[in-house]
Amino acid sequence: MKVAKNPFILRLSARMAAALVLGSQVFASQGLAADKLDIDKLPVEQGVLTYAPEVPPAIKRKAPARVKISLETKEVKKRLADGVEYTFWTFGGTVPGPMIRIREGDYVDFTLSNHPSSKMPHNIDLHAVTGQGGGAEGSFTTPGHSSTFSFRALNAGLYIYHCATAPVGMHIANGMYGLIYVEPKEGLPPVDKEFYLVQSEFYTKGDYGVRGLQPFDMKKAIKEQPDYVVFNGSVGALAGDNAIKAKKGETVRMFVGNGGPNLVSSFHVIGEIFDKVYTEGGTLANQKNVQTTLVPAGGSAIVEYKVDVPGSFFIVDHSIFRTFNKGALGVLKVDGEKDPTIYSGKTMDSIYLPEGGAIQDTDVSANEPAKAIPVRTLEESIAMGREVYKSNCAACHMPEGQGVPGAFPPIAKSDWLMKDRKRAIQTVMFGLQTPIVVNGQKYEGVMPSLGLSDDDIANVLNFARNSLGNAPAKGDKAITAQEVRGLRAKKK
Ligand code: HEC
Ligand SMILES: [Cu+2]
Repeated sequence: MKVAKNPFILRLSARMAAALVLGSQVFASQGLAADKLDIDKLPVEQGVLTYAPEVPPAIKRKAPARVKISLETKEVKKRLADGVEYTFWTFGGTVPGPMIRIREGDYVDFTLSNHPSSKMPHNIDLHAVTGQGGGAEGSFTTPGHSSTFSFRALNAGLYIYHCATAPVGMHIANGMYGLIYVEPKEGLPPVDKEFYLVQSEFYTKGDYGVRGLQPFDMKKAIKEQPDYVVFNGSVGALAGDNAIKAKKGETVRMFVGNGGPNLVSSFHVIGEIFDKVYTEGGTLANQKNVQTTLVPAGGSAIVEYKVDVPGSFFIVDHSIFRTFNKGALGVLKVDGEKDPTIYSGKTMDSIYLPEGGAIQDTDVSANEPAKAIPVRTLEESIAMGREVYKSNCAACHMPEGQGVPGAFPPIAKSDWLMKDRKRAIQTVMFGLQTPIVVNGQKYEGVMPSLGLSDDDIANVLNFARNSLGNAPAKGDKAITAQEVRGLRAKKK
């Protein structure tokens, strides 16, 4: 932040300078640093904080204020994924911490209180602060104490805040980050919906999905090999019942942060294009029509787009294994009338017969009616089925069958799977795209037909029905390839 040398601006009062330079981003911030603020004359107000995915309301004030903000650090045990708990170190009891929204030029009195039950001292480094440690030095607080420091928001923009107490990496890895938006004096164009989301990683002793209370794993953190990559602090925090919602035709603004501690995010919304991106959280909407925007660790971005058609739009890190295997999946659900002039959906499904070529039918066993059907013991079938599951099903339903909330239903302890064997066979044989309810949760995805042989289908279902927490009822016999073939024939 440079101090303006322009004597013309120096001689003006704060408000006059602001008015004069309005619309010129360069001069707006220079003028700000140049004018001496009479702190005691500022109107005092309490800062509004919100929990993700909620965003504090836009600021209506046209002049700076003295804003009081209080945050509490707290160590809490909470859900990281289904069946997985973690002792998070937090701002405000949540990951991410609350979102703060102030106005460029505001003077902030910031109080950090460390709950008496904490085991660690904490502090806060707000990237919006110009000063030693971004406030870290002024806010170092032992359990059962409070610290106060003040700063002037010289620069507008979207900033990460995080704990910076040693070992810094560990405090961040345990969940200590959030966003502070310093709204430019001229404000932002109005939109219909604003959302707050922060991506981050967790490094646990047990691999992804291993149940129980998982301690932090320093070795994995140093190697930058997280087990979890998530939005808003846990797997599913933005999916299923927690999906964020908009209506067709609305404009959406996402304040996106990346707490890290290590990974850079390739932020993407599947089936949408960002009309505008404020790259790296700066104040210039410098990009239009962007598919994927990078969000650095300890950085941010603001993306805006209009939702033109209804659907479930997946919010992902396009380093895509993080999405389907580590939890980085959110959903924006858009309601409204379909518009086939923008997107038709699938209009036709027909058999494709390449000219002169062989028929490329994935319906393997249907083409080999003469092939003998193997007869297997249940043990043999389950063992083979485990391999079929690993290579054909685990990518969507997850290695332990736990599924992905809001996207892929669980195979583990699935009431849907166990209720009707015929239906289960048909699902694996032909795929499925009707809405279903599994263990009380609704799914409206598309399971493709995978072109498995009758033998593979019988095996994978015997595996699924006899493991992953499932057990067939007494008298519910093993599924045979013969039975599968019978159902296939019937459908024809
Ligand atoms: C590309 C992703 C994908 C793959 C691969 C996949 N499924 Fe599915 N599966 C789904 C989706 C999505 C649904 C829900 C479909 C719906 O809502 O109609 C589903 C539903 C199911 C269901 C019914 C619901 C439940 O959880 O009990 C079963 C059983 C099932 N799949 C088994 C399998 C098996 C076995 C395999 C491997 C041979 C497999 N799936 C491979 C995506 C997939
Ligand atoms: Cu800390």
